[in-house]
Amino acid sequence: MSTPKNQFSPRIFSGIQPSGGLTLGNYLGALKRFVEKQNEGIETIYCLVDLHAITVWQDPARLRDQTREAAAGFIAAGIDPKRSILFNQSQVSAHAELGWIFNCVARMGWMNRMTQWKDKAGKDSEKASLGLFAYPSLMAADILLYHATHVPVGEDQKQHVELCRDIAAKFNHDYGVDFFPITQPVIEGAATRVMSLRDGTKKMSKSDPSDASRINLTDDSDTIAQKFRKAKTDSEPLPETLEGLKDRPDAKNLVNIFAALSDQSPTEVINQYAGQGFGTFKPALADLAVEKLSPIANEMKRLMADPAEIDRILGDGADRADVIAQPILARTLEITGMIRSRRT
Ligand code: AQP
Repeated sequence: MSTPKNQFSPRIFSGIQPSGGLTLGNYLGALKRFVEKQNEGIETIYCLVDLHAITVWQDPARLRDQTREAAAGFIAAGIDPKRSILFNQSQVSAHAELGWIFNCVARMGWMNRMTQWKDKAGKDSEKASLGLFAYPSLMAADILLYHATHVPVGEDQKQHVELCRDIAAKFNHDYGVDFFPITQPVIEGAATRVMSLRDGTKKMSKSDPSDASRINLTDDSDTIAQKFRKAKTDSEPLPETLEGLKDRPDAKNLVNIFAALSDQSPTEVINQYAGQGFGTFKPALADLAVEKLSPIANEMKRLMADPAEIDRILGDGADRADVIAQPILARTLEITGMIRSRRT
């Protein structure tokens, strides 16, 4: 991990939207690495970004369930709420407040260039919410509210972290300060972009209408095995080298998933399975996925049986997050010229 130019102590922030159940994409691209960072002993702050989730319609009762389920997923995957701060975004109101300040720093043109905005708003952008358009500005607030120096994310979020850097730099420049760090994205591992099991050119996503396109962290062993058995592939055996996967997105995706789950490089997986067909490779992948994921699903089930305890953990995390966030928000407001004269 390289250190940003400004001298800020290393601190990691990242988040996941509780806009559906967590997927294997969220796990390999983000969550698994959140756990590694925590275990490296760096200060880690992880957030269930419920304010982001409502940029598209969410049923209120389901949003609450999904937020608790995502919290259970984090803990089951290895996030220790004593060592990391784990909370849901809306419990720390400073996120929305700093988000507003950044709405006034970010430029419309920057937002217009975001590929996620174009993908999610589609052709009917007139009907998309204003929140969806401003999403990257709130994401910048999430990160900078803690002066986070590093953000582990999947490949799809790289552009948003770059925009966060632009917002920090413009704020620092406009107000003549060196207040916000220029945060580094951390995009590592064999599965920074896990693709749909039904279409290797499309990202695996929690909101994909096809459940067969993704592995959910709550899927049981039979479902995981069946989804990998039915995953789209071609009829060729696996090639001798990685280069041979270049125009085979479905096969490449399964090799990358195998590599990430077994903590190997894709080359090591290819060396092991070169020349073998999917009749051999898919069952091996299914076994590996069940071995790695079913303990997480079982632990999630156990944790979700006690929603009050999950809410307690999120509340405790929010209290601890707020202690870091409030002075940074207060200083930001001072820098921007807001009068701060309340006694409480
Ligand atoms: N398919 C993926 N491969 C690798 N990383 C992924 N991430 C998401 N999907 C993949 C990473 O997970 C983190 C949290 O993402 P998010 O849920 O906040 O937003 P998203 O990227 O929009 O995820 P989804 O699943 O596609 O959600 P919906 O369907 O609601 O839009 C990020 O670090 C992301 O890179």
